Amino acid sequence: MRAADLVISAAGAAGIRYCFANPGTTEMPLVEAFDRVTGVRPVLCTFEGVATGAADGYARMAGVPGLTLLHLGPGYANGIANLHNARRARSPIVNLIGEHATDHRAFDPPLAMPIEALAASLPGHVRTVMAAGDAGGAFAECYHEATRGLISHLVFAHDLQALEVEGGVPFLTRARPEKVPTDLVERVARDLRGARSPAIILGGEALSGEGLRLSGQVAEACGATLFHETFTARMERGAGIPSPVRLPYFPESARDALKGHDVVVLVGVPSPVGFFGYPGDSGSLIEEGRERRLCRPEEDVMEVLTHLSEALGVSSSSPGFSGPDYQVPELPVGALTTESLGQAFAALQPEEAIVVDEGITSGFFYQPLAARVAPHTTLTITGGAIGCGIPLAIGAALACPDRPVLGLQADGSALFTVQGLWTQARENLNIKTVICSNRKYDILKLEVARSGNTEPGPMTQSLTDLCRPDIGWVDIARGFGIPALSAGTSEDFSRALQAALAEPGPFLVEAVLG
Ligand SMILES: Cc1ncc(C[n+]2csc(CCOP(=O)(O)OP(=O)(O)O)c2C)c(N)n1
Ligand SMILES: [Mg+2]
Repeated sequence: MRAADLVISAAGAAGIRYCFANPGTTEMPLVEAFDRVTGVRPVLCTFEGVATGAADGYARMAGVPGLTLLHLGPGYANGIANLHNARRARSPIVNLIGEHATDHRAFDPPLAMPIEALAASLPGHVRTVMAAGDAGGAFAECYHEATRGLISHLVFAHDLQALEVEGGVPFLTRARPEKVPTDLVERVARDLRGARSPAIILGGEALSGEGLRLSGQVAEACGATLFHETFTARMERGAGIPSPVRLPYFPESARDALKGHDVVVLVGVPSPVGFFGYPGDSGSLIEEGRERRLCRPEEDVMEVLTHLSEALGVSSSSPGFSGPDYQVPELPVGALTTESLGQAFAALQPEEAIVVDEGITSGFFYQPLAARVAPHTTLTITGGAIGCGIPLAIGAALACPDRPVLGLQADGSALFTVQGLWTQARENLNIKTVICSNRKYDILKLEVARSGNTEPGPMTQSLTDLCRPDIGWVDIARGFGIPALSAGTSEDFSRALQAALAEPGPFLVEAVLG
């Protein structure tokens, strides 16, 4: 078979069902491979940031790597911001990147860029296919590296893709998480037991259903307060599920939340740092001498939690945290504000929903309410590169076709990858996008105020407003083939979201915030 066919067959053998793609001439044999082999279906994304964000959403929900097909350096470069978010989420991703034909590169053709140098800017793995016969092994290597939670890149020249190769699909192996020494777990268990007011910060796998159950038992056994990292790749939430406190976004608030705890244990998270540095303010959030790094995200979080619970004398019948009670908020009335929007969204979200929260400032009120509604999964913006929400929803909906996907989507962030709505329509995905239309970059206005600037000048205002003209969200959605409604009051919003949820396919609701 052709080398390109072998690579796509290998992806299928790895359990990867979709490839988020925007191809060009140098990827034509790979494009044709989707017709020649079965198992992997290409999904056209009309901007590479949509493809990479969708691959991230797919990886977070499917448990197999997200796969992209990108055109040379420029196509890959367009996708980097959402690959950065995927890296921070520790999502396994394999990027197939076409390269010019081997003997053509010397001419420095217009689209040539140093792909490997670009790819090296993301800590991950880069492998260039040097001979067609190496293609299968190169894919297996990229797949293995991706399963370590890395972004891997397979750079594959046009001419090599089309060559016939011998042999079948390569042997594929998944990486195993690194082990944590038992004596470290025991030492941390002793510290937790001896602490006056211990805290545990959870991330990664610790926020899965089983991770939270074990963490709840551990917390109950040693009296610890549970926190979770501010921006989670994936977290199970809802009534009955232990609900850790979200580590606040602003560093002074995070420091305040942690300062009463004499021992702070990290499970599946790196040491927390402020999102930004401010003059005279240290980036570190935990007071010196209090941090205990039990387990990094790439280590075996579930094994560590099991050991830790054993070391603390938890038995399988120990009660543990039962999580908050079921309490669905009342449907709000009156003006539509971020508060009433969060209330209505939490009240109406269906059971087993996947909520993609790129609400930025409009998500603040929703998050605590969602801890008490029906069980669901939340995905957030892990790397702070805005424009991940619409694409993440695409990947999540394809990974979990039986679950409704809801986007709590800030307007400014939505504009980065708005053409993803077209892919949602084309694939007829069960995604309801709520645009939090405050017509501004509200978080940046907040930052201006925090810096002490109480009277921002017209230039500062023009760089933080999204009005003049207002954006016509209903027209945009309809233009991409998605039905849409606009709502300006709480009652209108609830009605619009109910109408959206009654439809099987994609829908957009513009929440016009006062
Ligand atoms: C790729 C990228 N570009 C720019 C920024 C800087 N930035 C952070 S938040 C923001 C605006 C957010 O506005 P919106 O999405 O409307 O949310 P709101 O603040 O209004 O809630 C910008 C431009 C960023 N984080 N990432
Ligand atoms: Mg906004």
